[in-house]
Amino acid sequence: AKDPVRVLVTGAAGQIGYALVPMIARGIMLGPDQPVILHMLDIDPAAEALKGVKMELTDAAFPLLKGVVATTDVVEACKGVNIAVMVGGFPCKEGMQRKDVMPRNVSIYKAHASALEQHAAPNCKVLVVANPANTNAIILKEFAPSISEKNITCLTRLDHNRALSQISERLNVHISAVKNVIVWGNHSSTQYPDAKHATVTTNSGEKSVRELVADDHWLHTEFVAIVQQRGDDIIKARKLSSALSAASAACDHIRNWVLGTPKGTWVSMGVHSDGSYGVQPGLIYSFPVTCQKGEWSIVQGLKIDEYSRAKMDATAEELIEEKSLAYSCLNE
Ligand code: NAX
Repeated sequence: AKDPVRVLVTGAAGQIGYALVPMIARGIMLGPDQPVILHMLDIDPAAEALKGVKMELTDAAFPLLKGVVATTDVVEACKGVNIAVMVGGFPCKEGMQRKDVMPRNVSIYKAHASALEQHAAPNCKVLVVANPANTNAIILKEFAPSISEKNITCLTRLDHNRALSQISERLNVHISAVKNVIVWGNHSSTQYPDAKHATVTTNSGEKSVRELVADDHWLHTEFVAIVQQRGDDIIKARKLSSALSAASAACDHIRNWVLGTPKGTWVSMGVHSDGSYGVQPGLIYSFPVTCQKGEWSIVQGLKIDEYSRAKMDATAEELIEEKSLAYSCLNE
């Protein structure tokens, strides 16, 4: 039998955490033959709720779950973890702007970075979910210099999956037939969902989504807007933000990263920019990536038209601003 993998979930008593931990314990993240030990971190006000989650995990009698660490101590939480899913953060409440929560999240991600750097297992893979996800990941990278930049990523897979689902509805094909959409840039309303390179698998082979839709105007306007605003629509409907789809996307992200992407398929991940597609090096920017042997690489050579170029630049601009805002919080 395989040795258990230690998976940390921060903010585990929150709503994404509640949806995510049972998925991990069921093998959705790392596969049905991979035992796991769950490390769950939250803060003092949520300590009782966290205990409750631990009790439920025990009661669910998951065969793959070999242990649970539930704690409010960051060091204990990070000890020996192979995978860290960072969901904990200071929420953006109604009437607040992203920049209002920046100082709080900068200090949280600075502390979590140091704990991971000192106590995580070597080669620990990190996924930042909490918003502002891309910028929290930059702060984490800054304060955990010994963790390779290849190992620090942020979640844009939910946006990617939303884009797949919109194409599937529009073309009336099953979601599993659609692939290779791209979410470029920031996990925010400036993200650019791009279906110009996407394909649909049909009985007569692969067809281009762009040809099947035959309406660039729709791809440029409604499609982009629906994907960008989907999170808000869910809040309106549920009075709570996306949780089960976010948890599922986090599992997809880690599963593809660790176990690989299928041949001919790419996915979107927020990763360290090496300057590909003219994106400022050092930003954490969502790119199309393929994964093999536990490493992602940015898909190269896609043709970028003028429309896409402008959208990709605009979201990069926003990330540059967020980054400088985050660094200015550090100096306060
Ligand atoms: P909740 O407020 O339900 O849960 C957050 C949890 O984090 C709470 O239990 C809180 O006590 C805990 N927490 C706060 N500070 C902490 C700290 N310093 N250490 C450890 N835990 C801490 O939010 P939820 O709906 O679960 O969302 C979590 C985060 O995901 C938010 O930042 C949210 O904006 C972000 N999202 C990101 C998405 C993405 O695609 N990247 C999509 C979904 C979601 O909106």
